[in-house]
Amino acid sequence: DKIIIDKKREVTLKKGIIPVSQLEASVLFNGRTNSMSKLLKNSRSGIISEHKRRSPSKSVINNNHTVEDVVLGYQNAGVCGISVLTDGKYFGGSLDDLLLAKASVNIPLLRKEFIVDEYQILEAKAHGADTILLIAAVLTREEIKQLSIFAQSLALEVLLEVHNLEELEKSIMPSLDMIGVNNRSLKTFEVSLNYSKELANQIPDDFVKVSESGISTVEVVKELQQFGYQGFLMGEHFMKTNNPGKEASEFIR
Ligand code: IGP
Repeated sequence: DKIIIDKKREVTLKKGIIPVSQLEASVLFNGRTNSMSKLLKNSRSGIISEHKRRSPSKSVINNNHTVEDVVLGYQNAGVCGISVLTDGKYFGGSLDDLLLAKASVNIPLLRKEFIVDEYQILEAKAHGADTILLIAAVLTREEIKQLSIFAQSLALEVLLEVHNLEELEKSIMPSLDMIGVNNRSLKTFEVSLNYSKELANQIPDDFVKVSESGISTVEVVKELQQFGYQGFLMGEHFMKTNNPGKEASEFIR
């Protein structure tokens, strides 16, 4: 809760750091969709692996690998896409991380950020993202609509994150590509796979279902696949090892 409120303020302050002309130029030169949702649909494993140095709940997760090494390892493992945390304050990430990831791999990249403004979506595009995250807990239906349509207009896909039925019902609209159920509460940081299991059949089939957070075994992935999930967003389990790519490859069939 606190994270988000802080975030809204920061965004207003940071606006304008990149000249809009530069943003528009990079958008013009890359109008094609590198589709994470398509790869997930056609994959048996469906892993989206995350670059995450630290988190509010875990402080240090990984301090000794470069972002280039991590994302290359993930790509070589055969994951469907990579999530790159760009939040500095809570996760130790940056937009530079996203740019470096873009320079290192060609699989779809997700900008993992608390997005509340169109400007951040332009930033995402300009730094190489293919997909953006929108978090239902901090956005109204109108905001989700406006932001997701804007993302679509830039050939970006949208992963909408929910935590309960109310957020899901509020958010369903055609401008979303994937719906992710976060197993970790943003308020208490508590993790339960029951969130994914309980919401699974409430998510319409038009969207790729993604289960996010707290996943650490192949057995859990297989179990969630039985509930209709095609995407599995995993960070900590990979990042805490001394070879994140190798650990990710254990999840690829
Ligand atoms: C990854 P984990 O437990 O595998 O490291 O979780 C990802 O789901 C998590 O980082 C996340 C997140 C978020 C981070 C999901 N939604 C929103 C920041 C903001």
